[in-house]
Amino acid sequence: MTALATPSTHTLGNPDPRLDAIAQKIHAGQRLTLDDGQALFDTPDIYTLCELADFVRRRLHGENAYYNINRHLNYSNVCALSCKFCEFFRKEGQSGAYTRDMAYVKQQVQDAVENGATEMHSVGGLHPRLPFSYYTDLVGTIRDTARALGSGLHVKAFTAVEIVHLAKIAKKYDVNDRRAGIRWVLTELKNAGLGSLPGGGAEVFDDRVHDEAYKGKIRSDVWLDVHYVAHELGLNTNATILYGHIEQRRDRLVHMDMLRRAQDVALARLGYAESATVPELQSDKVVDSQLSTGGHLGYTGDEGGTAPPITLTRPGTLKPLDFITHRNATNAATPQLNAHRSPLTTTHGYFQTIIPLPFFPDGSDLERLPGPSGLENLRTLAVARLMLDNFPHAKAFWIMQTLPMAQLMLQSGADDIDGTIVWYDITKLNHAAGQGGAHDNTRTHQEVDTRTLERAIRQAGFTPIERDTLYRRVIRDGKSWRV
Ligand code: V47
Repeated sequence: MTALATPSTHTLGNPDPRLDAIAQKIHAGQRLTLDDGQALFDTPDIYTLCELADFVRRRLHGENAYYNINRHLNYSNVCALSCKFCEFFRKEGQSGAYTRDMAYVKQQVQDAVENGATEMHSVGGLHPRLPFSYYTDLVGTIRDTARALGSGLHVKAFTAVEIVHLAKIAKKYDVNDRRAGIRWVLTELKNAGLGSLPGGGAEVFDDRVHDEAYKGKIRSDVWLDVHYVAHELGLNTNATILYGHIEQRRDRLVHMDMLRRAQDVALARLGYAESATVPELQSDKVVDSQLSTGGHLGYTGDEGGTAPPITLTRPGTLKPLDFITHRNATNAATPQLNAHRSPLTTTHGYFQTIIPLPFFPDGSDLERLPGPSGLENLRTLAVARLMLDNFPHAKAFWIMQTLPMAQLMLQSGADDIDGTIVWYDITKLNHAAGQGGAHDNTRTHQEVDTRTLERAIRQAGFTPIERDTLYRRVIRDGKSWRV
């Protein structure tokens, strides 16, 4: 069972002196150890924890807080797996099972474009019988329908779990060379119009938890492989962590450490160098062995590892997007970093944001569990912001956190609350049912308008910035938009 002890003492004005040394490291932009993370999780002094996360968040983003205009499109809820935490999946023929056809997809794209969306986020179950061509059609239909309407709608689609499933369907998956199959699938999808990968399917990178709650799903090494190949191909990706079920806080910390190691590798590939405060342009100095190991195999905790730690939280360090812009501006003849990348996409290939997802027990096989408390949600977000020093963004996904909670999170490490969403089938909260929201299995229409998102951000004391999927500022002119 999870150790989710709620601190019994009120600590406002009673700071925990054990956090002093950790605070010094954070101010200096140094990487925290797993034990530092444990101390942050276990302290009763949640105020200092949130303050430290807010310090880092402000160093990276100042007063800015991001949202986007997006739409979720779950193409099918039919799934070969039966993960215990999941209330979304249905078996083929079961009541409530659905698979969308391209006419439906086109309609969704038209509605999305009409409403000014810049992103379509599309994921689904592992359908046992859809052919590979369904998925390239899906991506192509989204891109082409939007293009015909004059929109550059970004297609963010398929978790790492789906990508591996597609490699198997296409008969390209070889366990002895799994990256080859993954690369084949991602290249096909990218050619069809895929722009980035969402962060789902990671759950918690721990084999015990995996075997108990989502056996049959890919393990951490394969999930990280998919993101490694996506980065290699120049696609940006996100990462999630699903917490508050049967994992321990330590498992969350290990998960975060594995992610930041994977990000070290991605940033090294982009040309970041460990020693420079403002990173130098050293793309030619990336050591091959760093890239080929992926940095996560043979996980050894804080000691060891294959790529040098690269933190973005030291004063003056450029965030990846600024770094790339700077690099491209100052080095017109940027060398081709990797043979698999096309010149058009050499600018990207890293993790953008960490998205902590609180477990919703209702309707799942783990319904007996209470789910995380509000304080645990704050803690996990704040710890994630502090541990993941090389992730530019931390997202409080409002639809799962609720808007009031997302506001607190903006003051505790988050810089992004996601978007207008419209339809969300994976967890069903009735936001009209009160401050916290209540579970409602029939509600999948969960839309907010941009005024509501902007107001929530302003009320939390920040400046709302509309971003696109790649965190570029969106500029609107009537019905059209550009970045
Ligand atoms: O992978 C499923 C989670 C994820 C439950 O990349 C549950 O921008 C809580 O990944 N309780 C899908 N969580 C959602 C996701 C996501 C969402 C928003 C933005 C982005 C992004 C990614 O939802 C799954 C799983 O971890 N999930 N069931 C549940 N009962």
